[in-house]
Amino acid sequence: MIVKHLFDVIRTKDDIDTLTWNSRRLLLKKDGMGFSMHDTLIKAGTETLIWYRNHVEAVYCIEGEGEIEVIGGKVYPIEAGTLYALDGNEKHLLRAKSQMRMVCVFNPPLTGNETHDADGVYPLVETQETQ
Ligand code: 9YT
Repeated sequence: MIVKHLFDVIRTKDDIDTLTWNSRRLLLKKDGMGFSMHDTLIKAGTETLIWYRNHVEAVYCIEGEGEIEVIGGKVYPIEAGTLYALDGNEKHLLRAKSQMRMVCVFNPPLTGNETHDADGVYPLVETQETQ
């Protein structure tokens, strides 16, 4: 059985901070659950282009407001209580109006270093808008 707290992850190697998001990786492949689970902050005023080519991801917003635009498709508002599930490897733009806190689940699980070696996770462009 695995029991941990967010505070056990913050400021460790499983706490990945980028210009537009900060992913606190609570469960990873090494934990053997068959999925990974992250507590992720999407920074206020940012837009991130993301394409997970080899993973499905479910994202549940628990704080904040923003939107997701599927490239070539619709724009959906996001608020606390909104879930979106990328079951078709959709390339998308994620925009945070205010800081959004998201619970993210990936299958197959992330190993933890994808942000650096692009092994299956493709945040193709990251930009920070002025606030
Ligand atoms: C919601 C989302 O896709 N954010 C990008 C970071 C990613 N979910 C992660 O590694 O936690």
